[in-house]
Amino acid sequence: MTTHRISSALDDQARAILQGNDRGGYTIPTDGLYPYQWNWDSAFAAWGFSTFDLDRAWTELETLFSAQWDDGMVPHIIFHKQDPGYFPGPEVWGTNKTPATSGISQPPVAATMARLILQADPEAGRERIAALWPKIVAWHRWWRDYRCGTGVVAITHPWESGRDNCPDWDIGMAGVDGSNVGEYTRRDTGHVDPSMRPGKAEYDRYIAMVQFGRACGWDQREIVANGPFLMEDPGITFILTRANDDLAAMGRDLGHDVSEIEGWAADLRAAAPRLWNPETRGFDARDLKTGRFADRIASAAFLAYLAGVETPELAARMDGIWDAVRYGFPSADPAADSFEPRRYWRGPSWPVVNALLAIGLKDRGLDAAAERLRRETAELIEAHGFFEYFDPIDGTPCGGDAFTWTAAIWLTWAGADDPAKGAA
Ligand code: 9WN
Repeated sequence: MTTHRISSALDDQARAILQGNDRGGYTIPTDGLYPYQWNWDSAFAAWGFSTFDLDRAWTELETLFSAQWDDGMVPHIIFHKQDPGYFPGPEVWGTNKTPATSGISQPPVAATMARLILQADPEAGRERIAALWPKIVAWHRWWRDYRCGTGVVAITHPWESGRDNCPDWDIGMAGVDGSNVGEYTRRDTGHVDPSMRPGKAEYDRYIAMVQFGRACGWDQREIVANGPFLMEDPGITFILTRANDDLAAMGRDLGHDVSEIEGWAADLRAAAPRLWNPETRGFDARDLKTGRFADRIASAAFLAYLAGVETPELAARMDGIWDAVRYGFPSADPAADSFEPRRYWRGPSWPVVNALLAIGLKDRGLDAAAERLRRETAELIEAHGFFEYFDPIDGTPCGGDAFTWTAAIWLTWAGADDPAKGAA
């Protein structure tokens, strides 16, 4: 009974967060820190909305794809309305798009989220997905054409991975010269504790990469060929593999020929072993400037379950990493020197990644592991609220509060699957 009462109040709060962060057709991740529409945040927001407002859920995805570039790319930020609270803003990116956008993309979870939303009411969603489907196909084709040169997905900026300062990228970041970017004022550290954010040396390099993109007019081939940063990302590789499956399934139902998309998924699966690092006994990021593995293991390696390319050795690694912390899956290896339990993607537990991991675990029949992840994530939210991320050892809430995707995954997964709720 108690759990039911707590959960119901949290459901109300979660819905209020989604509605409070709604800026009219799109949802900001959190007020102040992130005042624009972010790509993968929006896809999760749509999933959250689908639990109480299906029409609004589809609208979120439609608004996201309204900013799609002609080449198919769906940008990582859409600057619908100018807001001085975030740096780097539209004037720094200089992409000359309407609406203004950034010049990189973000993890392509939209197809997977669209399919979950569609399942809530296939009839009501049929027209909406029919219109969106070709746009998602064009985006996936963009990944294939511009980012899959070695067979798996490479990113041109750590922000593209969605896991900004994860130790995965240290090796590639070391090769980026951030010494000539000039003066700028960060805004993020005015909103949250700077010890929970990336440092200045990292920011200088992030900005150097943006300046390179701008200088070449966001020519994606030039950025891949000669840009300062290019690394293979296990996270996006696995997310895209799974998203291709979901896109193909929806396309089949719509009566489309999906053989091309099935081919993309098969090719990604065939190339996945390329990311296996025998030294770390896990899927690893690789710096394409040097050909070297990062020699790290991060939460993204376990998204292999989402793509169905996990190995028995990976399963053994999972228990060791997870058991080293208390609350959810850590974003980086707790045994590594680089581990920082409260610094963004260098260790904290991210509810939204826990939700994605759990989808994969459940699909692979690992119900007990999926339920453990749900329970540990729910405990964090029940104790502290809807924060951006949490210290995985003591549960300290970190980053932004009233966070959209944390609220969304509460409604769809962390709070929704609670057996006590149904029983009450
Ligand atoms: C840069 C909005 C985004 C998330 C990313 C997260 C963070 C931005 C930032 O916030 O990145 O894109 O300024 O730190 O790393 O995953 O989409 O929530």
